Amino acid sequence: MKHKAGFVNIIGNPNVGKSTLMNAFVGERLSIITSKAQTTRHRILGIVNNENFQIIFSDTPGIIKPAYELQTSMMDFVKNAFEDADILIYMVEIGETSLKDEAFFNKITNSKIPVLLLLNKIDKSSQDVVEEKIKFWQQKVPNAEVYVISALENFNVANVFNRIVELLPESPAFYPKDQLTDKPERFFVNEAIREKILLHYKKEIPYAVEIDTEEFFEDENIIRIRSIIMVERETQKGIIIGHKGEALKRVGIEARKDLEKFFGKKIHLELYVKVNKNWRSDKKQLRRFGYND
Ligand SMILES: Nc1nc2c(ncn2[C@@H]2O[C@H](COP(=O)(O)OP(=O)(O)OP(=O)(O)O)[C@@H](O)[C@H]2O)c(=O)[nH]1
Ligand SMILES: [Mg+2]
Repeated sequence: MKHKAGFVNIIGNPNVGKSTLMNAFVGERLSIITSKAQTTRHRILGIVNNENFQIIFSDTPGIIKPAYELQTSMMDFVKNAFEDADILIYMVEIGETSLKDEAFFNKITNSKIPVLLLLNKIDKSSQDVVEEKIKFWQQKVPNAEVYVISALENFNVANVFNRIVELLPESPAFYPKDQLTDKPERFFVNEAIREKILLHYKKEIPYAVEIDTEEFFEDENIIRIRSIIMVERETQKGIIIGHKGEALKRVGIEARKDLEKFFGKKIHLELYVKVNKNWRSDKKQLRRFGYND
């Protein structure tokens, strides 16, 4: 058997379950998952290797109309994902009827490469509705193969995986066979902290936050980490810290637990909060935080 390899890029509206699916494919919690839109801000690779193939999955930010520079960078990640894909996964969820950007939608319907349209969250729906939705999407995206799945309950994910292996082009591997992702350790620290902020703070707060891990020092028995939580305004700093520091403490404890699981080692995590005015709209700063390709 000839060796196969390729990029399988997952795109779709915010919150449809793209990250849940990538984690299910890879079998690791690489991408953070929350019920809030715009949880994912980067393009994150999850690589599945065996002797005969290498599948490079890309999780991407949900498609939106950008309102500030950070969101423009997020949509640049999506654009890039269109460009190097060997197979496109267009993920939709039960209940939605259109993509939030028509130009991206046209790229999908005019795609020369295979498109798998995955109708996700069918665990929340009835068989009648699912059958009707399959027809709807098949008509709307005639060039796609439609599959129904539940990324959360791992329903039909293995079948889609097998189809991907069939469709993969013949190619040597792009990455070393023991590599799982393209992101460094600090990235996963930042994301674990940001996930807790998405979970515990309301409204604009999570969207005004960026994490910068200044120190990641691995000892034999422990990893010592110091991270800065950046916010855009002084008032947001107070909210993040909370009464007697309780809110920030909770973020630290929960993130530490996740990171201990992720790295398989004891973690010491120190968190600081800093105001960094308008970082979301500042191209230079965004570049420093990894929002470029
Ligand atoms: N019921 C149900 N919920 C799901 C399923 N897949 C994902 N979810 C939930 O949907 C929410 C969003 O999941 P994510 O994987 O973060 O979605 P995403 O598309 O990556 O979202 P963004 O990164 O914000 O674009 C989370 O609360 C998931 O638990 C599913 O198959 N069934
Ligand atoms: Mg996501």
